[in-house]
Amino acid sequence: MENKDIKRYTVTTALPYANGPVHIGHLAGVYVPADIYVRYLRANHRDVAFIGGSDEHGVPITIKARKEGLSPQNIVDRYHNIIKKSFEDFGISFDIYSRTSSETHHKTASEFFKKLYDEDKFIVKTNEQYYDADNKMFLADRYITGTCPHCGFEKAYGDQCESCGTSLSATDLINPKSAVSGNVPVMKETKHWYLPLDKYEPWLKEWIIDGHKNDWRPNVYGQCKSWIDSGLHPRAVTRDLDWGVKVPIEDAEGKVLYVWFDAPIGYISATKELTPDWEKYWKSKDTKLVHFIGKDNIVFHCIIFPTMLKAEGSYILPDNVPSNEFLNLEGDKISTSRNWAVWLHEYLEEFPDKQDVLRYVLTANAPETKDNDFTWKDFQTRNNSELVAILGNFVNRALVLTKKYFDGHIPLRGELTDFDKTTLEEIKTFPLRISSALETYHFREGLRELMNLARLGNKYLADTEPWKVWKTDPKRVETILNISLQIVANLSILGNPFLPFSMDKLRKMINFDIIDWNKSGDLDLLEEGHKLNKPSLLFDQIDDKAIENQINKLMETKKANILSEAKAKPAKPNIEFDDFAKMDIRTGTILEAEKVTKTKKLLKFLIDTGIDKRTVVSGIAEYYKPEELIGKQVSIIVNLAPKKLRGIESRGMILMAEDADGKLVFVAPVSDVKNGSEVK
Ligand code: B3M
Ligand code: ZN
Repeated sequence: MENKDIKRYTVTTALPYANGPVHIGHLAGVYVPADIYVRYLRANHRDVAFIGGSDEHGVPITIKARKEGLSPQNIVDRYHNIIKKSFEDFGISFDIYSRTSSETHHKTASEFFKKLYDEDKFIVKTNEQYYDADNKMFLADRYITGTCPHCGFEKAYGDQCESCGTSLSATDLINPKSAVSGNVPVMKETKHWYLPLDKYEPWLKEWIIDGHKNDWRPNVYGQCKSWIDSGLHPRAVTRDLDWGVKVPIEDAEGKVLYVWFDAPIGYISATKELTPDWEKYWKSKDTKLVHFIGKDNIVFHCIIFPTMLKAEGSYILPDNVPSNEFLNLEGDKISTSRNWAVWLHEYLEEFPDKQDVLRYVLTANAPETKDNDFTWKDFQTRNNSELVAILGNFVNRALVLTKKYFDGHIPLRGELTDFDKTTLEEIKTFPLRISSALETYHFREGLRELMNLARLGNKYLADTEPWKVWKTDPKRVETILNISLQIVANLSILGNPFLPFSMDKLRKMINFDIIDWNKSGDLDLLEEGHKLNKPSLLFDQIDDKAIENQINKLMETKKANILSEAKAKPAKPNIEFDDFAKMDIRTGTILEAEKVTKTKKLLKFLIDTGIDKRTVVSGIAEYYKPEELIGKQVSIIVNLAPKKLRGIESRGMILMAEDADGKLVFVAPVSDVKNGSEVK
């Protein structure tokens, strides 16, 4: 359908699982681009329903609850509230942010299933699944652990081995155990309802492969095509679990809807909660439905959910499903379980007035076509040399000069030079440049164009030099600043979808309250004589200290991860007792310690071994300061053949344990003993 025939928009964002807070990966992939898009649509007077909510069902939530000894409801309440508040504080302008534990949702999802069931759209299959007899429950794949058949790792899960990465079925595991009780599970028959995707294959081919080849992003289209090409199979849409939307038919005791069946229906339920007029957003052909999602959600939104909607029959289908690739953090994959993330709620605590800086960095560096990396250094650079030095600087110069020369009143635009004329012509091109980017989901490009307008402003001021001209030709300065201020006003409209907090501040400074996109490109937004308010800086520098703090925080996480994930090396082959007895290990005390000059690692010690006082050289200078070690008791091998290190004869070796991160720690008596005591 042509855009002009579109009467309204339903824009949804993936519902984050309520088993953890939201991080920058989620923001860059889904919420920031969606919010830019929606703010842009609203500025164009389009009717939009912007829908979000928490995904509160699924096995990971029940597992987390079990681990913490809480109910699943406790867990989802906790994270739903954190997530909802952080989105609000970050300016994600949802019309509604709901949750799938809501009553409306249970009713909506349940009716949806019932309708498909009544119309015979499912097939039923019975198969055998692992069952924990003590706890009287069927075990989801995640609830079974055992030995990986590929690598021998003993704590592999029923769906995946986290050691070798292979994806598994629970029945592949050797020595399977129930993660709930530790018992050996038994096989038991269970019945489930399946959505026969295979039957919809011809339709999916036509709709996606033929129909969306050119307007869906290549990554999205490619994933769908390879799924369809490899053949579709019926998919179970029910599970044996006690947390979720109950399967609303007889003969389904103890069963709930599969989380990926109910969650996307959550978009519909939330719209129902938003407005009694919800049907027009879901059932009207002149509504454009757009799902913003992460790349791991593509098949669910492009194949499974559309098949559900098609089977139901009364709903529209998504027009587009913009999905980003992944954002990494400082070179590593973002991971909730390894705490390798920048969490939104923590960012907002640490940078309470810098929402726009993060929005800017995540858009400028958005993983639209390939995975990208977020680094704190880049965050700082983009703030300091782009937001501050380009956008902030231009606005500030225009406003400060106007205040200085004209007491903050918009001066008259007089006679125009050729340069003025081309500049004015160029300003007029920006609204279309930015909207064409946004209409086609190219958010990076849209932002680049916005910054180009600020660059144009900077160049205009640099070339016209009003601060010099003032002395000789103040009339000319009136024109220069008038034109500069029209650029500022245009920036405030065009920048609003991207940087809503700063543009709000800017509009206050210029005493202007229009965000209407149709007004952009106008060259008389600020009329002659219009009074500006007091200017202040739009963006502040971010100093090295703030960035170091963030990097240190990540370093701590990395260290903790290395320690907790490190595996001990396997044991060396056995030796006889006599071999061991040949070593003479004694306790001794460090009398003197100093760095060996011109080396990084070596310390030279004088040690009282009880037998004698001797010199020992040891490679631990990276971890200890010599003066801290004086008086310390150590264990030392005293009969090791002497060895020359940097010209110093070292007689013996101090025993050290090597930590997972390579740090060496003394192996010493835990309470004082006489020097020369034998260690055996
Ligand atoms: N909760 C998965 C995710 O957060 C899932 C999305 C549901 S969208 C209907 O990645
Ligand atoms: Zn494995």
